[in-house]
Amino acid sequence: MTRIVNVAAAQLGPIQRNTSRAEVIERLLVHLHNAAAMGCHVVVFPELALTTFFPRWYLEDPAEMNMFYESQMPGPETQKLFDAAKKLGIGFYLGYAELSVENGVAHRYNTSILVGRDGEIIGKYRKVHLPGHAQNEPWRAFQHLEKYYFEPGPSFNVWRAFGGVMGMALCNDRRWPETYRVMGLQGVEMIMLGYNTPVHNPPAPEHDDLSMFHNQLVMQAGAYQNGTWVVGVAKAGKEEGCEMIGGTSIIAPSGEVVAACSTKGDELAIARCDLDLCNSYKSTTFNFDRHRRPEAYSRITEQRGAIAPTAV
Ligand code: CDV
Repeated sequence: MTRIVNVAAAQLGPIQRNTSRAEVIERLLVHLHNAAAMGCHVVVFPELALTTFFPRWYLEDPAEMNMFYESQMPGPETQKLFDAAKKLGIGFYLGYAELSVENGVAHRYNTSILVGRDGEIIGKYRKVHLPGHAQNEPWRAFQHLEKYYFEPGPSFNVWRAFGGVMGMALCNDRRWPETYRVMGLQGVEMIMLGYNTPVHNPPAPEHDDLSMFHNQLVMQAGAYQNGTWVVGVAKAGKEEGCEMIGGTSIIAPSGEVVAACSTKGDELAIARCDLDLCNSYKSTTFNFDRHRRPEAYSRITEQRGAIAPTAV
């Protein structure tokens, strides 16, 4: 059985607030068609790929808010993506805002799905690490209200697909080693993750110049330390006045970047990913069964914040 997955990292340039869903979906379809023409098996789109990054605004009117969420997947507009995937025989990962009504109660998640080459949904992931704040903070140049707009998801899963073991994450998840390790412990061979990362970080502007460095650092470390491919895909450029980083890259289990976008617009980066390259990392340096010491790590799950020893 082939263990090669041809992957297209489908970076998107900005999506403005007044851009219609139909226009965005046309851009995603261009990516799907171009990737299929180049022999790709799967296309990875960014986080919240159907809309502008709306958590930068504090909205109170539920009707206004709901315009940014999908209550069905596929829905009347996104169905085109599923039809194209099936026709072209190409899968995709898609990030979007999900509105789910469970037992009559509305729940909102920052979600991604993985769709197979037959156009059927393989798996769904709901973002675990929601950054930012829950209260209106108008002093910020750009707000980051993910804690207001979404509930956290439960955990990280993997799925057998595309001849290997696939995992999903979203944006801020990539900064946390636990994200990769929980999937690493399930044998993950490729982690797909989309992101929207402003260059400017209002609570820590001193980090702004390092935003691209940190982006690469965390994804390359996560790949190497877990012997997995990582496909990180940006929504980039100036969106509603907010400058967002690019840096879309496909990273091998060695931690090396093997393909990357060079613009901040709609662009594909493509790589032929051999899932068997994971084996030499998973069976030597990062042979978890042989070398890990979970009995030494209990704080990781028992404790959330750091507790320093009291000063004497
Ligand atoms: N969408 C995100 O999760 N963005 C965060 C920002 C707030 C830093 C990120 O980690 O890139």
